[in-house]
Amino acid sequence: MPASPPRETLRAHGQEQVLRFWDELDEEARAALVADLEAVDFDQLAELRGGDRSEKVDASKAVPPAGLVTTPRTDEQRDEWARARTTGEELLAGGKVGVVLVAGGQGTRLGYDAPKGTFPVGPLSGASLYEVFAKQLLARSRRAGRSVPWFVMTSHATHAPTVAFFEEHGHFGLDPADVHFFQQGTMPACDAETGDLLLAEKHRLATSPDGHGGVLTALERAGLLSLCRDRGIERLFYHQVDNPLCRVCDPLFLGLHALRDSELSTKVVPKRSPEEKMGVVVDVDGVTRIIEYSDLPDDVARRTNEAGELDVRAGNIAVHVFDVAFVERLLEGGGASLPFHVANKKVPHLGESGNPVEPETPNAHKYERFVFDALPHARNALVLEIDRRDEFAPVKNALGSDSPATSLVASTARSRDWIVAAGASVPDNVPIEIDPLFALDADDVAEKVASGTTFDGPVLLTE
Ligand code: UD2
Repeated sequence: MPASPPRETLRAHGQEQVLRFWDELDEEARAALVADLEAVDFDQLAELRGGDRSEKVDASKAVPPAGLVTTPRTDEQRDEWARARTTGEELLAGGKVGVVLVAGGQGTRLGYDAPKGTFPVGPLSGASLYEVFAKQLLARSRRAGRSVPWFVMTSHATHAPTVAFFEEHGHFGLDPADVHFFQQGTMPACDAETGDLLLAEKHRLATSPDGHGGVLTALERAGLLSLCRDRGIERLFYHQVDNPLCRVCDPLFLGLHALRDSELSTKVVPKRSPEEKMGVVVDVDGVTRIIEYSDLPDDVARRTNEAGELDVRAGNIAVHVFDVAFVERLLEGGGASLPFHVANKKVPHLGESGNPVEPETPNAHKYERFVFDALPHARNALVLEIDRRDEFAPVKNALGSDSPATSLVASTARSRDWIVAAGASVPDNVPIEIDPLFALDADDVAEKVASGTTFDGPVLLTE
């Protein structure tokens, strides 16, 4: 049957202009355009045209989160951390944990064409971000005595090259049956002034990924929440693709999350400066939430406490633990509980007569959900402050801060810390790399590298 566009809906929403090339399209192209249009929720879009639907909170009332947990200072706290580590390891050994990696972003700022997960970050091996995470999972699985399922979220742009990369690398030693790729949804881009849907081609809408907040609905759509339910997976360790120092499946974090009966936990580091581009975890009117850096007024970002520290400084490194039951509860309302944020972006598209337009200034609205908007809905939100030097050095920008260069330096510095803590020595200014299959933390290095060992050049510790 020939494809037929939803003309009534388009008319009702003033979007008939998307059919302006219809007569020129062949059957296949028409079918593609109809499929794109069928994926659009026009009522939702109409609502979004009314403006940003993200909840506006009074950021001037932001205070440090009440649930902030910092390095233990008392015996009681140290005892809790020890119990948490054991609990986390038990959760892993009991098959109660899955890992969610969000890797749908396009890495525009890095100026890298392939999926960011394929970017090399190993100081000596050149191992990719994906490899660094995969090997951590493999190491954790070996210790747990069972595999930990890995849910890798891709987008339209990153899916095929990501799957191909894993295949080329033999899934980095993981059982392919334990690696589940799933694609996030998309949202159409609209002209910022008129609200018109933009065309990328005569038969394709201009669309973009729906933000990492799309992960919740995407997990459900891909049947992965059912998989969790069937296999008794109760917690999801969530992280972003850009941070090679991320401690995947950190037993301490999993354990504290469980012991404190939290539904959604977040790792934070103290922000370095008011300008640092990190969202902050705060309490506003007693509710814990994350305010994105772009939404934090300058005067609030700069406020200091009596000790002279930034008042609002719990920087979100985007490492979370979600209870599966919490995700299911959020989705009961159709996933609509996470609002869309509107961003003004430059979106190339076809002009009135089919001429390609490459805008020099932002011309369009893109719509994204942020996963951390789930936080105010969570019971007992736990916020764990960790040491940046040990766990956070993202690759985001081509140059300057959070770039491949700064991440490499941080990675070597952490490896050096671990080796020095073991009582060994290593010359200054040499690259150092510790394969996750050799050691996952300083304690592992101390077990394997004898105190008094002297390394005299670049160090690559592997299995
Ligand atoms: C994110 C946080 C910021 C800060 C920082 C820490 C947001 C909106 N901001 O900033 O508060 O804490 O991280 O590192 O999250 N992604 C998808 N699909 C999408 C969009 C993004 O999978 O549609 C993934 C992307 O691949 C990456 C992660 O989400 O792994 C972060 O995305 P980003 O680069 O847009 O966020 P960023 O670095 O501005």
